[in-house]
Amino acid sequence: MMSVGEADVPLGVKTPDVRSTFGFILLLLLDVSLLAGATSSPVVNPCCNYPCENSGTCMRFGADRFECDCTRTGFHGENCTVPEFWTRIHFLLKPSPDTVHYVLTHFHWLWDLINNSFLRNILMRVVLTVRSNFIPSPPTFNSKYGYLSWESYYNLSYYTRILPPVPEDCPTPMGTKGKAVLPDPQELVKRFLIRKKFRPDPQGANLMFAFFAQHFTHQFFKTHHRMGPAFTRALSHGVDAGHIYGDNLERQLQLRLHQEGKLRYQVIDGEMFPPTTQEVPVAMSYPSSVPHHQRLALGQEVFGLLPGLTLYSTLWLREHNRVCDVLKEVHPTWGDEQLFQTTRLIIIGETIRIVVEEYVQQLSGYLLQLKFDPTIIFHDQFQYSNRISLEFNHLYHWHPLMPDSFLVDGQDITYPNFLFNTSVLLHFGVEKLVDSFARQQAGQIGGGRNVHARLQEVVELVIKESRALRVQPFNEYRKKFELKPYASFYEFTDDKEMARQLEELYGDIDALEFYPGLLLERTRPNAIFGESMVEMGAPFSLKGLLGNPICSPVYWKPSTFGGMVGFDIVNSATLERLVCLNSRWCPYVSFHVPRSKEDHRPRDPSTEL
Ligand code: ACD
Repeated sequence: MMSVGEADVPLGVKTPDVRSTFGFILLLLLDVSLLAGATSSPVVNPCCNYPCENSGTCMRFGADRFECDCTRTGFHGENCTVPEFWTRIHFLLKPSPDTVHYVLTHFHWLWDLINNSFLRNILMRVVLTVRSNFIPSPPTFNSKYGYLSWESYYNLSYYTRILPPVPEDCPTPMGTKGKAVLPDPQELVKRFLIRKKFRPDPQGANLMFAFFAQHFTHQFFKTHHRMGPAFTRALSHGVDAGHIYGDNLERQLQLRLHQEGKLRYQVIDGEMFPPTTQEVPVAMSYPSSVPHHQRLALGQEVFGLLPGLTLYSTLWLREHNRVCDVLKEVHPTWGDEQLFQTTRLIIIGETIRIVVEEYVQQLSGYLLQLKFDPTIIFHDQFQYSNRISLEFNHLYHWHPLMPDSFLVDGQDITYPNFLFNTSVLLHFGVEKLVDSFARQQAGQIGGGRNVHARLQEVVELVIKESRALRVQPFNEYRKKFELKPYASFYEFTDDKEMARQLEELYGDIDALEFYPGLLLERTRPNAIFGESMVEMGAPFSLKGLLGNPICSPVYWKPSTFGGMVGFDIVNSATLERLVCLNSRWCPYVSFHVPRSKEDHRPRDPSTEL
């Protein structure tokens, strides 16, 4: 060991020319302190270890001490690990998520009985309340505040966070586990996420499902790229149909006809389509190569990107204007404003019903028939509010759904010919597009290696953003949603070579990142994704859907929707009605590819609803 006098002088510290007594003592003190710094290990923020289990809150005291606040977690002890009596009973009786999923997806005879009895409502109530209880309400953290603060509660411009960011002063990017440097995002994506061969979703989701997912979620996932990835433009934080009406009043007013509550449109060959940006000059993202007369003006700025999105925008535009006519008929005294506002609530209601009863139904693969009936939870404690979280946004990057190319009316359309090509919709029309998209399989989301190479950069961006915003490790989220953390990469995936490579890159399963964890986890047998996507996604979804004000006891009544006529529209909404009440003939329409002989039969213009 170096003696004090021999210590190297670090850069920036000037050696005194004359070693006066004072200077000598100063030097001595300086050298000793430098030496001390060089040999003792720096103090690590104890919260970097995530020492508080079971949703306990880690609070740092001084430099190296922490306390866990276990209030109302059902646990106590230094690390919130000692269960209280009722918690013990709860965990003793609680079946594993895999068991519940197995039962929900098997035993047709049992579900035939349950679906036709009062048990359907009881189980639906359990699903809604158990799932929603995972979501803190009111919301807690955001990407700036890892502790409760008025600012993070009040500032709606942020996505909220379910878990606080990894503290800034931790020894590794994921806390204390793993390597000092995370794997290169490009390498991660190329090695584990990019598709070699298209793998269809074994549950049979089709492109109507894939485009619906993208269209629907882009009303509440609208990252404010100018402000940064922590921020959103969608300030209602839920299902507000902002993708149809715009996310601000100015855009809404531009998109409206200001007559009979309707939205502006253009008529082509006797059919209603969204207007062009020449007619309605709202800001849209189109490359300069798209001719002005083909730039459609839509609620959401980016929906010109894919014909599947313009298709849904067209369907909802027609539905909005159709509902206005229905309301006008029974309310001849109503003006434009009331017709518009009431129709918007009906559109929100229709959306939520289609999402719960068809979209989530398809995604879950459950034999329990899901039901949208807000009254089911009227006697339970439930907060009618929602805040979109960054984790939900990242979780929902379901790019593997996209196919290798798009088969429309017998033509194989490649990505370059599909992207930003609004003429696809105008050329084929709503009916043929729906029929084609409903017959084409979407990709399996989980299991890895199923993202089309064109989407590589988008996937890389999720990983980069999550690092910039210090998203906690996958295993911490597993714990938060009451799942057992994985003990190794070999437990996490059945693909041994992938496990070996992930271990080499991350060094520790506790350092595996959130998004790669969700996409690479082993899928459940014959399922679209793995356990974590369902167990984490379902709480965000159901809380967001049922937390909508229209589902509250105050709003959920006929008069909110213009009387029984509007309430009936909400209560009878289906994907098929959305399409077939707004098209010339009724194509094959569903969120899954044809299953029966009848479904396989080609539809033609004479098909009636
Ligand atoms: C359950 C129901 C089944 C859930 C199955 C999968 C859930 C996985 C991901 C999210 C699914 C759907 C998202 C739908 C709607 C989002 C609404 C957000 C509103 C703000 O087992 O509980």
